[in-house]
Amino acid sequence: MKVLILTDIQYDFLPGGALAVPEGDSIIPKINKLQKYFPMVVATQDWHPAHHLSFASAHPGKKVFDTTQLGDTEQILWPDHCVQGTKGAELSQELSLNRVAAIFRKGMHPEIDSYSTFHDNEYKNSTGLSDFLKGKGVKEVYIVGLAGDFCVGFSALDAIKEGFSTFVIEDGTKPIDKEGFEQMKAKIMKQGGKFIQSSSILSE
Ligand code: VGL
Ligand code: ZN
Repeated sequence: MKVLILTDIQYDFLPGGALAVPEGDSIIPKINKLQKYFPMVVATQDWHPAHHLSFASAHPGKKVFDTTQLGDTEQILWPDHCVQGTKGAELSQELSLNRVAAIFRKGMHPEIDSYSTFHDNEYKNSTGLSDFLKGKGVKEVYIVGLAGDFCVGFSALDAIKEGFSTFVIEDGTKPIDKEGFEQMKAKIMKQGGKFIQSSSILSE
């Protein structure tokens, strides 16, 4: 059993959004086409309370993309994004949700960030996604969405740790930073994750 995970396809990560991923919108038509090749599809949503500690605005004197220590993690400070209940936090209306069985939210703890859709960055809380997938008999996880060098990448690393065969559909994701994505890709492949193109699935 395989699952397709649609990661954080939210207005704030799309062109015009608070933390826009370059060309982030270009992957949506492909992701919509991919869905019917999977018996299960789930989506994720970055879902921060206002004044979240991952926001630069919560740290007087700090600028966006500065870093600070949060717990054991060196935290990148982001623009305010994906605040609960705002338009920027909504999943794109271009994204087909008809086959999405469940939406897993993350980043809700006011003081801990969460890139992975499985665990927060401090490994204190899980989203329940791993148990959900295991309960459904999922063995293979395919990941698409935003951003390739953060939520997609960290989710792939956690999926591997959780014992899933893990695939990132490379043309189904876009990074914030291309170089950061190459480093993330190397890390994922070293742990046994695979990178594939959507064409290999669409031609099945
Ligand atoms: C993300 C930075 C901050 C992501 C979320 O979804 O990749 N990146 N919060
Ligand atoms: Zn976030």
